[in-house]
Amino acid sequence: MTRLTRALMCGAAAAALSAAAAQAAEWKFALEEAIHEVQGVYATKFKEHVEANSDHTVAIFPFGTLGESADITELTQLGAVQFANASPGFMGSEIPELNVFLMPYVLPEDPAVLADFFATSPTINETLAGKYPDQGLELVDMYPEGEVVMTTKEPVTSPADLDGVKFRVMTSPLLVETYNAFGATATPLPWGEVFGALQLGMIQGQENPVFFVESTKMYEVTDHITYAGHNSFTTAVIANKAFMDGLSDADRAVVEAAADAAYTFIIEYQQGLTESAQAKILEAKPSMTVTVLTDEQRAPFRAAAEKVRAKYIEMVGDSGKAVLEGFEADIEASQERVGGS
Ligand code: 6CS
Repeated sequence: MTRLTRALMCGAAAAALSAAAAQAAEWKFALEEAIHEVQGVYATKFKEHVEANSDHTVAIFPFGTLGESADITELTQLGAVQFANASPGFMGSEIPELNVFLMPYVLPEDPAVLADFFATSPTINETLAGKYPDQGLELVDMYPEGEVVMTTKEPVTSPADLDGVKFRVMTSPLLVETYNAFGATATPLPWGEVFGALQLGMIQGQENPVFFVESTKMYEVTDHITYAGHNSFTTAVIANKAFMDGLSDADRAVVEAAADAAYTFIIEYQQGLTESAQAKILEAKPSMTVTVLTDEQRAPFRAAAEKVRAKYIEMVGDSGKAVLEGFEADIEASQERVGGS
């Protein structure tokens, strides 16, 4: 090889390297939760996959570093961050159809059925995904974060026990309808205000998955946990639409594969999480009571859920009705496929 050929080859290699370097980007991913909570575990897996399969890096911004859920959704719409979690409990204020996730006694309780439903449902992955572009967003993924439980200052076994209880819910309107129908006074608040409001006695209850009750120490400011089996927490990963539209086919494939890998991981990660989190709560606070409502005790909550269903259709209209029917058909298909309840 002549000196000239070597020099030319070095130049070409340097040009190729600098082109790759110019394309390598840092993608920002903002969370509604801390890094060691479920959304953080998902985002860490997503980051690992992106970084192992491309020149790009992912910087994760846990809850609190960029603001509340509404703030990180706005930052994603603006393109200041590329990815964020935007749970339907908040995003239902922007996309009314998403309130379907907040309807009590609609999502299946069996985690295997639930996991199949999120992965395969055309209503989620086509119909509801189709609502995000109008918001300047693209839906990347949706996944469950565990059965929600009520944590309250007084025991709850019936809607009568919620009478006069100011019960914090996320800000989507159907959650307000749900807890009002359950007999409480629903009080929508962003997450950052919940611990203080319970501590000061401004509210007397809230709902969340057990892992979150443990990690955020909700058990320090409430005394009773109630399982009513009424819902599972759903979150969504969103991306800035213009950013996604501008990706090369190869980079889009990296994002999609990273989301698939993180989805599989987060479903497995959650096996036994509710039980281990509950054990930690009881270890930290043995006086905390845990009540799993019987079918008979759940009956009045189920009856109240019928009113919420009517409210959803009234609020969202024909497209809401179509989403709800599609949802139920997709759940049935998952139940048949997985063979669960
Ligand atoms: O209740 C909330 O607002 C929060 N709950 C969970 C499980 N994740 C994020 C959300 O902000």
